[in-house]
Amino acid sequence: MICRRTSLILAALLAIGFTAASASAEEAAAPAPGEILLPTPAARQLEWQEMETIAFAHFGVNTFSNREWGDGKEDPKIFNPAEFSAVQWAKALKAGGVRMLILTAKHHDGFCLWPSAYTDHSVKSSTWRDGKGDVVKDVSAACRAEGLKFGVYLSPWDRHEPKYGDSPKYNQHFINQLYELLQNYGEVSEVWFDGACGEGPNGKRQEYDFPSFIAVVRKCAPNAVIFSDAGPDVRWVGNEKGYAGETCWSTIDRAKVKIGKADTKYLNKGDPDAPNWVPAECDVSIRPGWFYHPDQDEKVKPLEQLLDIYYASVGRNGVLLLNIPPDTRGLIHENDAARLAEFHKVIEETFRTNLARGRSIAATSAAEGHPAARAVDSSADTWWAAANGQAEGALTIDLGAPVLFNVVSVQEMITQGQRVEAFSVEAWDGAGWREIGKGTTIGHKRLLRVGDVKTHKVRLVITKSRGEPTVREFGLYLAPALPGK
Ligand code: FUL
Repeated sequence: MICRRTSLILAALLAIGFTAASASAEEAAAPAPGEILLPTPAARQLEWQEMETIAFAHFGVNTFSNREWGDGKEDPKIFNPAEFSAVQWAKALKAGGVRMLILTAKHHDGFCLWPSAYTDHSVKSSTWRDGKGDVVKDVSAACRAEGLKFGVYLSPWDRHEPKYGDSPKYNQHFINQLYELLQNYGEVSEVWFDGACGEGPNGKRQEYDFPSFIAVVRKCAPNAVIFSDAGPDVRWVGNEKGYAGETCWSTIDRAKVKIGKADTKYLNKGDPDAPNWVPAECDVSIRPGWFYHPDQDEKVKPLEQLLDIYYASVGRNGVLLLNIPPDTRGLIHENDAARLAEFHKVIEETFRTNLARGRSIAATSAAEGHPAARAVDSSADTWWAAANGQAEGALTIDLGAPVLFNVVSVQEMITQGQRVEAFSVEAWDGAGWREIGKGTTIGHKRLLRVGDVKTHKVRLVITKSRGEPTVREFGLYLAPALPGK
């Protein structure tokens, strides 16, 4: 096992006169077999990462005022989605391959989609269902019925609430609302804290008490992941385009990230030397705006663009958070639903069959219990690992006969930490190995679009790794040609 602690101890031993040849010193410094010293994910983070594609629904008074940011002075009566159907949302999202929906229970305008006991600025003052409706209740129930997880966006910035800016009082108000959301609507699997922090109506600046907010979530929903620029569980990817960095580490130093004023490049790339496992969530809207605007009905992102986003988010060790904003009827618009279904169909067709599965495979070395075949078996719980002390290695797959593919997928076993720093993929062209793709980080999943390749032998070469490399799954896939291409 190569690890940072071992090398630090060795360096210290050398500095005080031991030599590397001193076997007993080296043995004493080595961690127990299988010991993992890199940061590793918690169970809730692993579950979140496996979801791969999740959705946002921005919905509220802005849907009716046709704005992106309300100022908090909206008349709650404008909220009236006459045909509201959470079941229609959940079914459209499920058909789109989405695994969780995060609802804007409260956006910056302060209007609450549930009848909060702490304000009248909510559905209870709206015309919708004579003030008796509860969007959070209906959406959480519809998600559960369709087998989707449910999450809440509760904006700390509140442009309506008079207590905002009066820090301790508003923090208590926010905590009260968090309790309402976490205690009354069944399981909540993600809590989304936006970093925006404007001035309060009284001109005072609000200091958010994030440690207390986090403690409340941990207490009420211990399995929920908490999102903010700085995590603690999931971080912002640093842009709203859905793109993770070409290099994307799941680790950052949370102490270096200022919520609301984060260094976006740092978040996009992550930090291999950092102590905290906080993987990237890639948020983007299917339309230009986060909220529904009728003049954007024809501006739903084309299929090709959604696929590019998928390869740059899920395909670069992130989770894709795709916003599908319900319209003024209270429905997911036909154009959005159709595009989402089209997108899912292509992803499903592409990744249905791993052409490398079960094929003959050889490794340059293997740790005991982790032979090469584990990288192409049908189990998500097994993996190949290079032998102790090897920071590089290669896997060669013999496909038996020429096989056509255009996507390569590599996954590390992230329960062992994220290790790989550089790799390439090569195809045998009859006379020698030809590079068809390369990358830096892998993490949970790295997808490379390599163009059409037909070969009977493929090689994954890991040239740099922070410890023995692991491969949970190696995949070769054939993405279908897109309609009209
Ligand atoms: C931002 C907000 O200001 C936008 O309105 C939107 O909610 C986006 C997801 O986060 O920070």
